Amino acid sequence: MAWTRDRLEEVARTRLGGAKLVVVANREPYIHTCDGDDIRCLRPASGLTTALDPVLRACRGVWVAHGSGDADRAAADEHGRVAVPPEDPSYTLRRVWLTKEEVEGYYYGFANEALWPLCHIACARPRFDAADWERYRAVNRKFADAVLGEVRGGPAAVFVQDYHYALLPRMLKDARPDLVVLHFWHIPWPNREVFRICPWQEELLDGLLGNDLLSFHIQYHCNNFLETVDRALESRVDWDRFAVTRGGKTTWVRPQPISIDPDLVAGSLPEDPRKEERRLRKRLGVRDQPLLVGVDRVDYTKGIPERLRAVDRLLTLHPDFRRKFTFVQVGAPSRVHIPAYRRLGEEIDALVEEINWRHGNHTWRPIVYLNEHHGPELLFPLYRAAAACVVSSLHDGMNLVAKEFVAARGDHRGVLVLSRFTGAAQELSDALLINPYAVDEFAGALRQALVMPAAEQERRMRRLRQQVEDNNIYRWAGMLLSAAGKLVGGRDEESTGHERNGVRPQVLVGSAP
Ligand code: GDG
Repeated sequence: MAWTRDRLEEVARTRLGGAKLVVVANREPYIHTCDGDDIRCLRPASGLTTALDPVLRACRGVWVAHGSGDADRAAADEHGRVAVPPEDPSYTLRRVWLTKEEVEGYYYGFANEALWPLCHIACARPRFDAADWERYRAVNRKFADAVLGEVRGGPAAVFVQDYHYALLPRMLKDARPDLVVLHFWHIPWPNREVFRICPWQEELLDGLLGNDLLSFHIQYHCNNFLETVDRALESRVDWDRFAVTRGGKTTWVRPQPISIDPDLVAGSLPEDPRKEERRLRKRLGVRDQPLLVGVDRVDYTKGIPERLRAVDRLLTLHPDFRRKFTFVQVGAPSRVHIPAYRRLGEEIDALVEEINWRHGNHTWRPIVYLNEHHGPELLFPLYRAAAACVVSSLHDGMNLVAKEFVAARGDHRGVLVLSRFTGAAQELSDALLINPYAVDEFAGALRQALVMPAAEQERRMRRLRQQVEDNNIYRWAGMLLSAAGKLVGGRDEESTGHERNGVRPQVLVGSAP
């Protein structure tokens, strides 16, 4: 049976056995901002919010997040609570207030200058700063207090998102052993040799072992995590069941690949595709050449300079391709307070300038670079108009752009050029898989994409689309919530040995929860 929003809502309503569902994520699903004298409520577009917002609506849960909008305080009560969505209040958004110093240390500092480069085996060296670590710990504590305040007096399942909260699960479990805690880690987990350089590795691992279920996109990241724990901590790693037992408490470690919202794609379909494309080309200032397209946050893990160098190499080796395509790169500015990100921005600007100068003329530029954030109203027309979408991450947990491109191609045309070092490459094997570090191979794949016969495009695209259709974001959330339900309700055979409200709770065994 296909996974739909309705099926996910059904799971949320029925499987949690009356336990309250609390989601913890750095980002809010609704942000209030000042607009002159008025307050506006915005919905930031992200796969995570589209999947989890209906779940929380269905079970009237709580979303705990950093209140970052300039009108967030004005819109919330004295406890930082606001009922959302504004047009049909169905669940609680609980905002946690952070000082500028806390955001600097916890978010920019430890999460994004230490954990992000540590987990992505790319080019940036992690920066381990003791003051950032202290702030990270303090902010995790602040979130733990907020969650504990929300779950007072009843059973609850807490669904933690990402690397901003590695310490939170243990804090929650110490205070409330009866809580079911699950955590999705959206980025890769590196091998144990890499992770051991972190001066606080033991505390991070112990924090994560507060979870009942810890989930990554792919099995490889699960294995890396288990090996890291095996090496660093006193614990029993069970390789047959992918679980860690420490102090009599078990954490299950499972892959669950994230995906995209099919409703978002369906909702963006144009009435007249040709008119849409004409409007897009006019906006971009490009004529009728085939478009190669890249969409990324400007992040050093995404391999944007490597992609530009591959375009350069293609045009150098095959000058006959000049004026035969345009490469459109959308680069949303990201984490610009961090020096490594500012340097990357400068490197990209310089490469675009240099390559356009080398190969272009006054009527044609090989690269059009849009260095700003764009929503689905530009991205989906771009995906639909593209001859190929190019994803060249040096390392990526999943990569949703690859899946969005495939979902957008109802015409079964277009080629996906995809880095082998993305989680998505495990599922999307009908893409042209590349090593972004191998510039000649990469340039060859761009050429192959530009000349691929329509029949081969269609054959590949049909299989890619089937994969993305079967494994959408509703399935991701549904599988994880079903697992939480089993942990709350004890429907499986094996017990953790933990007493929960006088009941011996059960957890999952064997196959993926
Ligand atoms: C992490 C992991 C993993 C909207 N406007 C723009 C834009 N968007 C949307 C895209 C897409 C999303 O942002 C970016 O998706 P990624 O998968 O590349 O995400 P990361 O931000 O690196 O997130 C990643 C993900 O978590 C989910 O678990 O897949 O591996 O690193 O939905 O449509 N993107 C860009 N410019 C815009 O203007 N670049």
